Amino acid sequence: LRGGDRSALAQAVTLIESRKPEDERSGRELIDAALAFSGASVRIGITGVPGVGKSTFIEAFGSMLTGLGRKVAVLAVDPSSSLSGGSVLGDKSRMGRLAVDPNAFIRPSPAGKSLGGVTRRTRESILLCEAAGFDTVLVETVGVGQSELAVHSMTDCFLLLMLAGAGDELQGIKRGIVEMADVVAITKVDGENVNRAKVARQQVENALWLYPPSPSGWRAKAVLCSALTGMGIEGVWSQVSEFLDHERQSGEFDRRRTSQVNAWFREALEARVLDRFYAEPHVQERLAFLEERIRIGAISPRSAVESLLTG
Ligand SMILES: Nc1nc2c(ncn2[C@@H]2O[C@H](COP(=O)(O)OP(=O)(O)OP(=O)(O)O)[C@@H](O)[C@H]2O)c(=O)[nH]1
Ligand SMILES: [Mg+2]
Repeated sequence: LRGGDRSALAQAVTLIESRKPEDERSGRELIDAALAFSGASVRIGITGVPGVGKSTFIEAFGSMLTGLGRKVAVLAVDPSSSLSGGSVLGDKSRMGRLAVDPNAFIRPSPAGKSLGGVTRRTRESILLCEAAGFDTVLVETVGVGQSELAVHSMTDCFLLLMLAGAGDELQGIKRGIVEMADVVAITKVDGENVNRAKVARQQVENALWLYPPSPSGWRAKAVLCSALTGMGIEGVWSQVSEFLDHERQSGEFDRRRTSQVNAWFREALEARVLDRFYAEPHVQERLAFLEERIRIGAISPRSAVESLLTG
């Protein structure tokens, strides 16, 4: 893994994604061993409504970055992929160039029943990619509305993709997501959309001004690009780099990482405590009984909780 061998990296990710009990310990030990060699990459979250062009953008952006000599890993958080069993990012067709690039590593979202499980595995995959020498990690959000917060909680820069031709409101993107954006890229600025792009940028920037600046005093700007023609793709990188420099200088970069790793710890702790609690035989027995009592109106949910916890 430390030699940067991509098949070793793929195997390592498979190990930490495994849900076999016998892999749990070695997966954990691997992460502990990788920890000392992790942290040196820039972690960029990429979000936007379905169909906005995330995968195509990552293909262009990632290829541009490997052209600059960087090593690029592409991961995804797709909490819905447990339904289909696979992941949308499986469409490596959208990333044909990157998929065969020796300086790139593409991994679809881990499948998982809960967003928490998917999030944990992606966070660990980031560490493994870094230990394997990848200096740029792109994490795509897939699915609608759930994964953005998770991806924001594991990246240094949150990049929101928007469309040039989609009219004047914020294209159905939730307020909270626009607020989280560190950089906004208006994509598909080609063909017919070129004329609309300047207006779109103005509208997006006006909307961004409604939000307070970030704790470090950064204000997200909108840049124009097209993954199809390559126009502006380097400009997006300049904007991301400018943001990261600003964050490093203000100390916010380290603060964000620290709060992320703390949040990870708390989430992992809470997940384990819950698992343990539900695994208790007396809890399993009493749960069905109490649910039935609640159903017939014999006991309130609040009293049922009290009854379960005290006895
Ligand atoms: N004209 C133009 N079309 C684009 C551009 N980028 C992507 N597209 C097209 O937009 C469609 C969606 O692109 P994807 O990259 O799959 O979008 P996505 O956001 O990853 O989609 P989901 O993963 O399904 O959410 C495809 O038909 C692309 O060919 C662009 O810069 N210009
Ligand atoms: Mg996609």
